[in-house]
Amino acid sequence: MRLAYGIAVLIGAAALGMTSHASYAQQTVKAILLSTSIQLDTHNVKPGRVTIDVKNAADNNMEHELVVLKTDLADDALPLSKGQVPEQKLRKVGEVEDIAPGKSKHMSFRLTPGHYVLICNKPGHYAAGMHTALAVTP
Ligand SMILES: [Cu+2]
Repeated sequence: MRLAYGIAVLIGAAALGMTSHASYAQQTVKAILLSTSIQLDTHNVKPGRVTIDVKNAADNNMEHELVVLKTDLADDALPLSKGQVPEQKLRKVGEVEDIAPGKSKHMSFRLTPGHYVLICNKPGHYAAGMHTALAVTP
């Protein structure tokens, strides 16, 4: 028990250390959801805490979402099953869910170096073109 507690404290301290370090490099990516694309103001960020500001500016009066996947696949080459990308088969970092038409939402993610794909996974929306890539490089 004592040993487990000690390890937990060490892990906790390491996590805190990462948090404070990452806060120095806080970054924001602006994402605009359109009915046939997702537009970002940058496709490159540094590792650490990244806030994604998502605006649903699509002209089809539908709810959209932004799912963040970590994958080496190109953003237009994800698997599809019945009109949706099987998120459980990919490494899902998180998602900004259910953004009403004309509305914005934001969420922060802790991103490690790698290639990410951002998609809207409402049925049919990925195939309609709602996807883009984001690179996280030190
Ligand atoms: Cu959508």
